[in-house]
Amino acid sequence: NHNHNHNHHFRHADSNASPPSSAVAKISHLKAVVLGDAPASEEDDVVLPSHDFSRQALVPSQQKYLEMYKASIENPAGFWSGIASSEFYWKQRWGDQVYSENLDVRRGNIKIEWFKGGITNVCHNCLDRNIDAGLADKIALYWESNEPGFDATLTYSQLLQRVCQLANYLKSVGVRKGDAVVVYLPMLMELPITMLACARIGAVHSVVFAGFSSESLAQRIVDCKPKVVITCNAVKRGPKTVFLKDIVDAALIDSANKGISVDVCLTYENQLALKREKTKWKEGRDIWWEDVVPKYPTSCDVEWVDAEDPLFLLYTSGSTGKPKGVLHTTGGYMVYTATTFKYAFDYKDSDVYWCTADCGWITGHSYVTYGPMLNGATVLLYEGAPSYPDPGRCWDIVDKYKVTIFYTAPTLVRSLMRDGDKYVTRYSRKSLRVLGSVGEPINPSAWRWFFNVVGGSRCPISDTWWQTETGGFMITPLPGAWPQKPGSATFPFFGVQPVIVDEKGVELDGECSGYLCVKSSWPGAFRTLYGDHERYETTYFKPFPGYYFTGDGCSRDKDGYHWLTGRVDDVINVSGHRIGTAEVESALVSHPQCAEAAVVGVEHQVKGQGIYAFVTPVEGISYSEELRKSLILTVRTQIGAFAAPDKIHWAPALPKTRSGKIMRRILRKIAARQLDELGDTSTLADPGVVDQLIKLADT
Ligand code: 6R9
Repeated sequence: NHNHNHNHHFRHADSNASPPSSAVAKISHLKAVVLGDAPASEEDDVVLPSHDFSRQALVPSQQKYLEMYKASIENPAGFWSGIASSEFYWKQRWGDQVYSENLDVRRGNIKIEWFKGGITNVCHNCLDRNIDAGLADKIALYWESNEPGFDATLTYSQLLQRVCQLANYLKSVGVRKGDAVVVYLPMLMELPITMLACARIGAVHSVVFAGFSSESLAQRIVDCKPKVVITCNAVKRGPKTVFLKDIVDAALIDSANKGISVDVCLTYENQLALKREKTKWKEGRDIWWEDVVPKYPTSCDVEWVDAEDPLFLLYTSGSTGKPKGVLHTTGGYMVYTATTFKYAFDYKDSDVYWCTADCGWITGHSYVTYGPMLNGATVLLYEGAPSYPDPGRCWDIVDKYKVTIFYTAPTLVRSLMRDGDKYVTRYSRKSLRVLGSVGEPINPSAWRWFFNVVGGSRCPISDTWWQTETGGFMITPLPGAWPQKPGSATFPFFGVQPVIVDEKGVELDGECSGYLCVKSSWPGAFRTLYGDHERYETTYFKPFPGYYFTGDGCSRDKDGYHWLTGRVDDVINVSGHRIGTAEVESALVSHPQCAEAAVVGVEHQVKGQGIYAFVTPVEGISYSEELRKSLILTVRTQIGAFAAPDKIHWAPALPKTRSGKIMRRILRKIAARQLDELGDTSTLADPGVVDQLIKLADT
């Protein structure tokens, strides 16, 4: 099993090994099952695409993939400019250079530019261009409420009108090109509408996942200083009502105290969740969306921007406490998200596409809003909780809208798998054609369940590996082209050169395992961390000079398939949500009774990784159930419910080196109860601490 506990065997690359060679899969010796023939069993190493699927696929064979991949690597400028000019509208073409880059810190500042000098607009390409091409009356958005029975639709031309009204409103309150707009909305149609309206006028949206706490929201507001904050009064998630406006109110007080005051808080009245009379209100600052936006004209001129002008900021977790503002620009991101969407899901005009991710994460940016809309796709938005009112809801929705492409996270797959097949099989699901997975490695047993039970052994699974920073898919199967191995993200997308390096930064070839880096840029790459280019260089480009360092471990098997093995830094993936251990630690130590905290990730049956916190109370305070609860509450209120520790382990002291460094390696082993693998503890200042922690493990 390549997915877990693989041995690290390093082999060095010959210096002249050409990138496409490692992409050639030699699969003849493997035991295979053909898609649609029979269920994939434990013994099958690979699942081959059926002839029927391949025949209709955009990339119908490995040979075709290799041809295109080779072209993209040998001539990136030609490959990407061909796509950019034939599939998008540019007011003005880019200059002489399609791209310019420096990814090597030894040669000066890191710089990535694509299509510089090209003038375009992403909103125009999503809406106006598709409408001009005849999609005016095609459904752009289906919206399904948390409550079964409530839904809505917008065609491409209706969506454009809504976007223009909001764009005009934003202009009327002074939002100009380059201004930041913070968005704190749940999965309502108003969320993609807001993103597109910002893009239309050149404003930079920063969507904050509406599960973040007021403090996290305030931190982001203080960092990017928005002209306007857009939210709604409340939302239903499963049986619960979440009062989002209250959270925004608290965040705006908090940020005002830190010197950043926001003049306008545009609030959508989400009537299914809460009536406006019951919403707390600050006159002068707060404005009901429904009172103003519909009064504005339904057309709005596009603000033409440079390909390298910013499109959005999205904050993500790193290995230190302060979230990083990942900045994506216009042209490269547009070309890259659209192209990856099209190929990785084998997109057809007749598809109905559903991605369960929230627009508050990168997946929702690239593969709910931009990638699909640029392709003129019909996108389903689901407001609610996936298992509400019961674990069959997803398949109910699939049947109701005849969803053909279903893209989700392994954590949801595992939790639905636990609930049992009967919730799946009572629905037809025959519309499904392609499945997708993202957010963390998908374990082979969950892969097989997703493939066999959900997809009826008919649908290829695109296990897409990528990151907030990469903008779009980096390593992913192309359905129809690739024989699949359950649990492997397979091969690089066009134009992407993944390399696996050892701890010294030496590139490895053949069967190997190490740190995943990327050589050369791709159009969707992030360009900087907002306001902190130095941190951008230090975090991503200094660890292995000459490469972009992903923070992930990866192995490559003898057939050239890639197996992602999880983060190698202090970032954990909880239910596919990315969170830094340092962020959770700083929330814990802000508790007046917490002296010290160390947080590690631990394997979790459903969430992939769970959050495991070692906590030392301050002198004189003894650990209690009450303290445990209040520590968890502190994390929930400071970061958000998704970051709440699954386990608090009382630690009278933490294992530290003589220089005072916490030895997380030991804490990870204790958390995983791998007590015979603690390794050398002799360098600890006080080795007795370890025994003490083990004794307290199950209290
Ligand atoms: C898109 C997204 C990025 C981290 C990444 C990796 C993990 C994402 C994965 C995967 C294995 C996959 N990750 N997709 N690991 N297989 N298909 O999730 O972005 O929130 O920035 O997280 O997620 O560890 O480094 P983001």
